[in-house]
Amino acid sequence: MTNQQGLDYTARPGSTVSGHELANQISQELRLGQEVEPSQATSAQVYKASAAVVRRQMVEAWQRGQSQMVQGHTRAVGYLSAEYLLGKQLPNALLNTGLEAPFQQAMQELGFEPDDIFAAEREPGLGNGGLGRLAACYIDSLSSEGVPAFGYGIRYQYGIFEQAFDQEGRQRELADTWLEEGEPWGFENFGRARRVSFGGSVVAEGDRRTWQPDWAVKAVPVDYMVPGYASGRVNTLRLWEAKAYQEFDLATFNQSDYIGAVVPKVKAETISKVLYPEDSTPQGKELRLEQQYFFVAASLADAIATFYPGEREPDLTTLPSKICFQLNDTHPVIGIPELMRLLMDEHGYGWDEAWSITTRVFNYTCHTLLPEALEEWPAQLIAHLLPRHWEIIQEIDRRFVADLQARQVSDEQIDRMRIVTKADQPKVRMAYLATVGGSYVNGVAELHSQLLKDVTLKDFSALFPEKFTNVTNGVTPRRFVRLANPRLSALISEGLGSDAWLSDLEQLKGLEALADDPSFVDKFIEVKRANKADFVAFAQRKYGFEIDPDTMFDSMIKRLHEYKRQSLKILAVIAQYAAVKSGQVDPRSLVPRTVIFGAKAAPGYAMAKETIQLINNVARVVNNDPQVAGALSVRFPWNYNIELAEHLIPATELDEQISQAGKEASGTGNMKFALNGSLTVGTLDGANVEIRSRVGADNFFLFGMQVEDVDRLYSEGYDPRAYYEADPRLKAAIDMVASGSFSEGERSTYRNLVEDWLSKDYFMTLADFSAYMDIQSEIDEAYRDQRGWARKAIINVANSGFFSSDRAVKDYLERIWHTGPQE
Ligand code: B1H
Repeated sequence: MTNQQGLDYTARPGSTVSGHELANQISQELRLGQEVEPSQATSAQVYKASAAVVRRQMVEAWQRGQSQMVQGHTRAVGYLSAEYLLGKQLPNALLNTGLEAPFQQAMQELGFEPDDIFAAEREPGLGNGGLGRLAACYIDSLSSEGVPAFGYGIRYQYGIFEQAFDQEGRQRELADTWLEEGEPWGFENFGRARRVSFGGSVVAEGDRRTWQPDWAVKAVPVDYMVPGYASGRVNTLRLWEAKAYQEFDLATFNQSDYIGAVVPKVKAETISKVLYPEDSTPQGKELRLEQQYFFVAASLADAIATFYPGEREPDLTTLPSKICFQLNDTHPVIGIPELMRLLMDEHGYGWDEAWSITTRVFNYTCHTLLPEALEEWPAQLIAHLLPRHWEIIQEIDRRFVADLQARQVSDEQIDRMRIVTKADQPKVRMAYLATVGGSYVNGVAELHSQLLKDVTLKDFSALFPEKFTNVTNGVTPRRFVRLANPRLSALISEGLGSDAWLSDLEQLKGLEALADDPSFVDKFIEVKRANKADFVAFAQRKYGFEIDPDTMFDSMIKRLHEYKRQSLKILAVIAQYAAVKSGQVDPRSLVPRTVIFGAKAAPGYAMAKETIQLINNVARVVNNDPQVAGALSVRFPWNYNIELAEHLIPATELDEQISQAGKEASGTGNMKFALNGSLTVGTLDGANVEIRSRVGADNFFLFGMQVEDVDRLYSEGYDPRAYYEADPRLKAAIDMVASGSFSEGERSTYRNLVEDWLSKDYFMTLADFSAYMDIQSEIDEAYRDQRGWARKAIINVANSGFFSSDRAVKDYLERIWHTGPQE
């Protein structure tokens, strides 16, 4: 049996193993690997044994894929990303390798509940949010499409912090100790370790310049298998771990300086110690630049060693036919001068040849529109840490400026476009370096790519229009529909007559006709009802929440950031509450809602943390007020992560995508919700625009200002206080916050927030408030017609097939990578 790419379905690794055989292998692994009798084993032990067995099932396909890649003629893809937000591995590996049913049988035979086994896995949270999850979706789709590919990144010892809330509702951050009991998926591949150097100086030897670094660390790859869904292909996710060459200094130790003896080890290991918890705003810290260079340098050297094995003088002019590298945002952009250095200093190529190779292998994806989020490194820092790279960057800049001059570009425009800014303390603009040093630049949704061309990278797109393209983001339907929502998946397969939609998501279109089939609508309603009941049980178990399943589940889950406007949502909740308290609204007239938030704030982001505190305290007050009981409740499960997303998204009925127009590059939660049958209330921002145009205006709750309105209001001079004065609902809500209703009478608790709303409100929350309140009544009315709502939700599912990461990866293959499945 073959699919469209001519790949062999029956080549699913492991698909020939029976449940009984799998049970035997797991028992064997428990006995020999962990020295425990299966009947005595804990869930954690069974999990570990299962992972080892499943991993072994994939080895053959993995090795086959590797050698086909090295010997074949298909250009591979190297995805360079500082983040991979993977989520749990076991259920995904079982699904993709066709071992789901055998595993169920095996667990039955051994007397374990699969869900208990899955629960024992700690999710690797090696990413902050959308950008890291996107990388995880793309490596899944690359394998599923049969494309030879590597994911390259960092194996942080501590991933995204674990979030807790204190008594006052404030966020507390705890270390994510995901590795404390080991982890069964990664294979430490010591044989492929690389030396990565830092510091020192550059010396001239004849006409050659060589870098003499003064310290180095050992980069050890930890390899994760990435099995494609039903493709038979298993790619590699290679995450680098930093180790010291000198683990321990015996001479120092012998002088009784026991701490001093391990200083080099600590310094080296710090590089891969912890993920920076920023999101959409970079941290200009030296350690972060060390992390970036560390993983990129190791990855480029690794790729060359992979494709030119054992060759002392490889012909690297063929590199662009072997592999291309995708720069996931600016974080890996130091790879451009690094490849130039490798080619010139280590392999003897001249500038022009090296530049020709480099610009053909790199491409850059930009994920932001916030100017403050574009990374700029102080030249001084680069010069200090990577002196040779600093020289190369200056030379790239010098040649680029000369090229602009030759094109008669004005001096003023040249200054705007320089890679190295002209200032006393110059900076290196990494987005510009990526644009100049690669072939293509893409944004992550139509609107975003357009704004990149019109605003952020305008000068570049005017001069080099052929470089600019769009690839709208996508999400993997395996994890986010099939695994997260098995009930809906079964219904879809029943409706479409097969499960082929899982590797060809546009087939969901076939459900559209069923939106008018009363029995299908009934089943769809039943699926949502059952998913809500599951979430209620999960939230009770995990958080101790008592959620009424007969309320509308209204969710807003994403990083906490001012531009995303969690403030708008909480102000609307407060306004509704205030209206009930003042007797203006009869709570029985409202559609009962459970408003659910999930959000982490960057630890140093004061305004975001104050918003978290406010949401928690609004929840405390509202949930304990009998006057609104049954009509309104607010829940804020802490530590939002992939697991929580997988439980909440299938149960959600209304999802909130309410960022200020022109600020959210794409969003991917919006896609996951639409695919799981929620309706969106949203602005015309990011991928919302494309979702709405696909599902139809009738099936999307649009509100608020558009990009042009925002621009106009800024230029006219925005006065948030005028909006506060004009809408009594808004005034009541803000007054309630300011007067201490959510801080036990203390008026200073939310002072920063209140002051910001009334005087700055950079993201125009107040200006969009009235429109947002007004659409709530429309939403309530639509929800009262449960069958009508379900119909709209089905139409959302049916028209969201475009948002598969398989489609996104195919767009990259066609528009940017110019390659395809392994031949
Ligand atoms: C996105 C980031 C990001 N954009 C800096 N930018 C980071 C920037 O650690 N840092 O310094 C981390 C993350 N993340 C998100 O990418 C966008 O905000 C979303 O709109 C988009 O959907 C997602 C994937 O493209």
